[in-house]
Amino acid sequence: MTDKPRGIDPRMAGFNEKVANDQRIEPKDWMPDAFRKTVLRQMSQHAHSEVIGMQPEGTWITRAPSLHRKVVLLAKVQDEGGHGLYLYSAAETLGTSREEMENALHEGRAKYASIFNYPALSWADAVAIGWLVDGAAIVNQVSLQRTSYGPYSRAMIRICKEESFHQRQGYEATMVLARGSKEQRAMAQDALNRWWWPSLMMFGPHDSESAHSGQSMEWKLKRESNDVLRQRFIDQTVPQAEFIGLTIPDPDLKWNEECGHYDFGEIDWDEFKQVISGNGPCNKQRLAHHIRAAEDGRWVRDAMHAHAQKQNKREVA
Ligand code: BYC
Repeated sequence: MTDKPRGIDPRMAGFNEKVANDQRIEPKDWMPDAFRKTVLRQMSQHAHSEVIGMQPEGTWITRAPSLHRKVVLLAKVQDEGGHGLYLYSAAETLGTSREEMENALHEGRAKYASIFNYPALSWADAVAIGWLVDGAAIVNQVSLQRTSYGPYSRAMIRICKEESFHQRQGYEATMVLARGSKEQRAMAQDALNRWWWPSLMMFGPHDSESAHSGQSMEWKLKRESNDVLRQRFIDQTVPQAEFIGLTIPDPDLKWNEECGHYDFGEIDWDEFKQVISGNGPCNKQRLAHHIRAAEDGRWVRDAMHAHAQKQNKREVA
């Protein structure tokens, strides 16, 4: 038993105790409003990222270089849609419907990962997304498997299993290009040049600039900081690039023997701010596509609701 400070709301004390004891907060447990709001913001942003993230790779499904690559990419993009669905369902346990979350996205009140506002210009980009973007995502998501909100943590465990296959397929396909013809090698290097820095931005601003990190770490919603996770991604990805003979586009990248990590150059935070404020290369296109797809599918959802209502009436009668 831990001592509960006098005067504190017993519900708050119970919540704090659970967090301190590494127990999960479950949907029916009492939680402070600020916690509910923060988890919902992060989970809905995460769900939107998974679904919007289908777009850059999705454009390459019809143009994959072989039937084998097409099947793998199709499965991978479908998985991302599935991740979005787990996450929307998990977020709905906080009392907000998927429709409300989608409206917030469409009205610019909710964000999605900055990385998906860059175009996939070549086949090498489509596979670099698997290698780098899923590679960055998994570093973050492995850590989130221990997040304090139960449904989020359980969704992460399942997602991480699939994400590791995504990263491997992207790395393997990049390796094939890097070991192929001169032109294929150049495509792989060009994709790395364009996707490297945006991948580092996925982890969010430096800890010193991160608005939510302090509180989220206290609640154990975030288990490791933006900078710690970014460094881990760099440390594991640089040797992968070296192994396949590609060069990381950072002249300041250097192994630091003393601290056992790579030192790296400054991220262009102005670019990051522009992208998350809606001014990246593809923001408008990505959102417009999502809104169009939601409108095109409205009749299916309406028909499903009408059918469900009819069934309910029959059961009641
Ligand atoms: N992009 O205080 P901070 C995938 C915002 S998809 C956009 O550090 P926090 C995949 C942040 O929202 C996987 N916005 O925030 C799918 C905040 O703005 P607001 C995606 C960003 O939440 C398809 C402000 O900057 N993964 O794997 O403590 C194909 C200050 O930041 C970003 C997730 O979503 C960004 N990168 O930490 C392939 C992971 N970074 O809300 C692959 C879940 C920051 O105050 N999310 N912002 O207006 C998280 O772990 C955390 O939310 C973050 C940010 C580390 C991203």
